[in-house]
Amino acid sequence: MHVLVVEDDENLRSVLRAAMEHKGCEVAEARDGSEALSRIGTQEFDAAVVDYHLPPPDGLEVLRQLLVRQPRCVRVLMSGALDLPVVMDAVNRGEVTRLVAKPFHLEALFSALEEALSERTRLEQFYSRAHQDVLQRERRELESCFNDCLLQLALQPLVEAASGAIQGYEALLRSRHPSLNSPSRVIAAAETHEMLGPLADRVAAGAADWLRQMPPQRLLFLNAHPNELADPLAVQRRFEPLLPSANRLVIEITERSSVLEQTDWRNAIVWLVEAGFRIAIDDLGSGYNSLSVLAELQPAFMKVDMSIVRNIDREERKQRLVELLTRFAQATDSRVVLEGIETEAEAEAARRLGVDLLQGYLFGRPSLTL
Ligand code: G
Ligand code: MN
Repeated sequence: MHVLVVEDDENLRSVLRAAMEHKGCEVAEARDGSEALSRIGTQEFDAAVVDYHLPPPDGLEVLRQLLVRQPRCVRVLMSGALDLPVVMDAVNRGEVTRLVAKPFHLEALFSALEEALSERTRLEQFYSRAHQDVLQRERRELESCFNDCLLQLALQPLVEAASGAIQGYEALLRSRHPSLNSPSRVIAAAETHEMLGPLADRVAAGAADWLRQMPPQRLLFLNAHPNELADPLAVQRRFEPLLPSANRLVIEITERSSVLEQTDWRNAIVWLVEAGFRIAIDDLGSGYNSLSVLAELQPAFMKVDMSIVRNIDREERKQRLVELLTRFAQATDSRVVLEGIETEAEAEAARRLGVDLLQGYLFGRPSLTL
């Protein structure tokens, strides 16, 4: 056990060190507050025994910082005369775990330390069991989503800006599970339980079902989790059954997540594009590396994020930005999609700016029927 002793009285400090070492502890000493803070910055402690009156900063300040930097460390305050209201506040904020009044018998100090340490162990065990329970329940809920067929794909139309004709649909995950009841909850649970692969398989199977029912000339936009792309062989296996419809499928990859920076998605994309699938960059403008992703991904569709679409009819800068994108799209043979269109004014602005496709509640909510 690593113990920090902070005490300006040299005699008491060496008595404490000797007694602690006798009990098998490894002891670090500090003579004043600032030395204590530098020890805290460089070493982890299981417990700290800290004098109240110290050359500054005082013992309470040391314990306050210790709570922030090493919350697991047990914090014992030793003191003779003390400012009771101030110390009570610190106790109530959890900065002081135990108080030992000077002068004290060493045994009193040790029993305070032992009590505090065993209390910490009890708390940690309680927390860890509760956490395990939550994880297990979530796993069962996720399994129920799969086994009881509670996951569905809703379709939201994408229309041609000029004519309003439906060009395709975006497939959006929906869950009928009573508690894992939103796509983001399902995806978060799948991330935690390493089930993103099976989830993506389910989405691909749902897409195949919709493709059979949709009018043959319409496109289907499918969201892929950036993590899925890290395993090109799994992508290949998942999308091979969809190869006959490759020219109708657009795989949306969100720009929102930092995963694109961390994983190597290039091989998966190369395979998808060579197989005839098209790529859309989703939520464009919401992340922090839009331009580099745009340059590297060479998407066939650029789906501009709702935050840029909202009130575009009234905000000059957003119009200029979209205009720029439509020119970029022309130069790179890609299409611009504005998503989240809610008003006729937003749609009209989009048409004027030369956007190709529009999506949003104005044209249709995600629906479980065609
Ligand atoms: O990140 P992505 O673009 O895939 O997210 C699409 C989400 O946006 C879906 O959950 C869908 O329900 C929602 N959505 C679709 N159209 C609109 C809209 O017009 N307004 C708002 N606020 N949300 C929308
Ligand atoms: Mn999308």
